[in-house]
Amino acid sequence: PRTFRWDDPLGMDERLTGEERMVRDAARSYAREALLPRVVEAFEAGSFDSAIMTEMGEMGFLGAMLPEAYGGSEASHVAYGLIAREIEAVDSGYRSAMSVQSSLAMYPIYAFGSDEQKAKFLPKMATGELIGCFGLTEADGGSDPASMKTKAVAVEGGYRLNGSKYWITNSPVSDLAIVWAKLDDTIRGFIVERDFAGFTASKITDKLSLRASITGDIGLDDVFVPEANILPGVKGLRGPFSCLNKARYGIAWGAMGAAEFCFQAARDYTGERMLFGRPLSSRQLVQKKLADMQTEIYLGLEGALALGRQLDSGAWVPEAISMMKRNNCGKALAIAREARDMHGGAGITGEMHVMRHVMNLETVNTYEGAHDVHALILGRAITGHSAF
Ligand code: TGC
Ligand code: FAD
Repeated sequence: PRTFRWDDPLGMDERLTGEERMVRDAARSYAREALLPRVVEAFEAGSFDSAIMTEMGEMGFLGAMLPEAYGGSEASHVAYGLIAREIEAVDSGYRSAMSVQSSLAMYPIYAFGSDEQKAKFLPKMATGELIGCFGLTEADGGSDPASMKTKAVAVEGGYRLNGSKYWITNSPVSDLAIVWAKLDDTIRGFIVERDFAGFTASKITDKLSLRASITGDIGLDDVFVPEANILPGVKGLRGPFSCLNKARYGIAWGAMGAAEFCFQAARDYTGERMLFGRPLSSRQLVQKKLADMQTEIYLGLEGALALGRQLDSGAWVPEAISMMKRNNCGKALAIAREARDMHGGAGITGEMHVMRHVMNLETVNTYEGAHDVHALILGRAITGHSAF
């Protein structure tokens, strides 16, 4: 039998392709060498360095699954997930920036945009030269996007948009926003460019989570959007939900990356911490906690891998995405909290990173469909009754 590896107990590494391992290793080096050294200060200052977008572009992490003609590399869903895992091991906010650009801004243009829109925006978004955001949520209730109030009205040559969006990752630094609005009561997607008159985006400053990621609102005051900027290929909530399928899947991997970091930190810390004359890790209580963490992380990653293989083969269902997003975010949050406890007082410092992961994962458990909302999606599929 092969040797047991505490950081790969089920031997996932062997089941990745050579290309997937290469992408994973590149993402790991970039995350550890370029992101980790700057995250503590960025989190404390509450600042997002936009240069990260061009760096990720250079690494090929933006829109990686898209065809080469649009700046992608036709990476598999599994490779995309592996990138998310490595980036989020450093900070959920950096993974947010990457997944919003790839899954929520580039993907809708690719899947539902015209050839002109794809040619105009995607290659520059793949390099990070253009930053995009995704405006679905409104202040009055994010879990129920069907109730959105933002409206589009057809006018000569295009549309007039009025309304506002709230909690929008990257909006203050975005060059374009994918805005979902009701046109004659049907939800449609619009590419709203930063310089369109009446478009505003300001930063939300009172955040105790995802502080290294920039979040803002979007104001739309009679914004004229030309006909060329409506996404022609989709009508209804299927549009934004198709993008969310991709992003939620990536989060299932990413959250486990954050959990893995916390598990490894707890293992290292308790290995070195001498109490009552012995390392803390020699105690039964501590070992049980580490075993529970390890079990949940590597089962969660197996689930994410199985789902990625299904997405790659085309045989997948959205409910499985809800299951893995919900499970992995909820478990990651619990693991990060446990790791924080095992570090004692040191666990609350920036230097140890675990408290930052706890604070970030509170958001990750809520956005892209809150934990309980995904339970209701599964509940509806199990029972046939909608309990929203
Ligand atoms: P429902 O009746 O269930 O569906 C309406 C229409 O949408 C279709 N649909 C889907 N299509 C593709 N994939 C999916 N996963 C889909 N789910 C639903 C469905 O077939 C139907 O189509 P049609 O043609 O029949 O009209 O809609 P509902 O209004 O009952 O929705 C219920 C609910 C709660 C499931 C849904 O609204 C929901 O998922 N709420 C959560 C909202 C959410 O996830 N927001 C995320 C905002 S973006 C974000 O958080 C980004 S953070 C990013 C970062 O920083 O990383
Ligand atoms: P609510 O919908 O008000 O939910 C509050 C609570 O009620 C939750 O616990 C929820 O589980 C529960 N709940 C809701 N409905 C039910 C029900 N029927 N039965 C029982 N319980 C229920 N959105 C975007 O569009 N784009 C972005 O880029 C984006 N980035 C974000 C970044 C950050 C940092 C944050 C915090 C949010 C972001 N969001 C974004 C918004 C995010 O998707 C929403 O916060 C999320 O969907 C939840 O909506 P809400 O905050 O309005 O909570």
